[in-house]
Amino acid sequence: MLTRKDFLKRTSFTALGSLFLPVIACNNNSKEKKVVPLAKGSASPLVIATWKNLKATEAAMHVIKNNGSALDAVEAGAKVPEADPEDMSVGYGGRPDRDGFVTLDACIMDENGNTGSVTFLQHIIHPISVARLVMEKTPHVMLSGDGALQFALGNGFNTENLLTDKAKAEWEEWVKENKYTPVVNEHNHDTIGILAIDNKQNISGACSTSGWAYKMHGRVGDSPIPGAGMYVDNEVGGACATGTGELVVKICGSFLVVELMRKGATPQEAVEEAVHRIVKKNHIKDEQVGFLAVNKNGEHGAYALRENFSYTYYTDKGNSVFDASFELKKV
Ligand code: SD4
Repeated sequence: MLTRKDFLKRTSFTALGSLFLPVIACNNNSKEKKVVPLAKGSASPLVIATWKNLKATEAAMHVIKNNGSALDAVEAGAKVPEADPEDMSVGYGGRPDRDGFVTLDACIMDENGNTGSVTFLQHIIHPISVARLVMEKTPHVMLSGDGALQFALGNGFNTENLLTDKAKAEWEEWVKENKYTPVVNEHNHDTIGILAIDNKQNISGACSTSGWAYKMHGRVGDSPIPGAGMYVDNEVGGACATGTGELVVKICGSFLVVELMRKGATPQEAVEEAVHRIVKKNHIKDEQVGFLAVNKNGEHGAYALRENFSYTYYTDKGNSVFDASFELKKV
């Protein structure tokens, strides 16, 4: 167990001195100088994504290998499961809400701290690209529901039927069983959160989902909320989340992970602390929550409330799926 004392010890500035570039922040009293450790940014290009998203990381790395930006890379990556009917947690083929509507959430964030998001968007196969346009073409961060749809249609997107026969048949069975109440769905775990570091060592992130299967109509989860489902600070690193969004939103999960790294935590320490905080503050039953994090040095962390959390990691050593550690330490 990482005690507070251990944590402080590990993050002592002298210990970090050789790894981090110190920035001196002065307040009015010049005697009180605070050293803020910033990672050097010596990472090789990499892409990391939640779950078994090999094709998504492949698409993202393809962009980076062609000297594209991390922002282009994460958008390209997120578009893969969005278009894949077999991924029943994202985009086309996503499981509907309890009334039978496929409603999508997505957000994207670049290395300059710009971010865009869509929530409760229907009929558009690539919500991540609409989120990017919100970021680039509007003075806003988030568009929702009909307004987001209107904006998408005005920018050349077409409407499509996103409810596949398979998802519809499953939902009809669920309705027949009279479970007209959102339940934690153990199969509902393919939401994509994706982070990339490009050749210029810039970090960007994206997150896209159809959300909690059979949720109440209008429910929005963590995935489209910058700071909850995903967050990037190019000076520090990035983080993303998957699982029961309500638990993630309540602790501003991805922001928390990045801020812990800013204070000196390794990515692994930061994701573990975020999960432990969720455990401490909630009565956990069957829920799953998993976090991924990378820092500017290209180190990564992955951790979840319980087993069966996998992630895909593409570096110069190749593209592979890993199981995240889940042994919950006593908190
Ligand atoms: C949500 N976090 O809407 C999403 C669901 C998810 O893997 O991640 N599923 O709460």
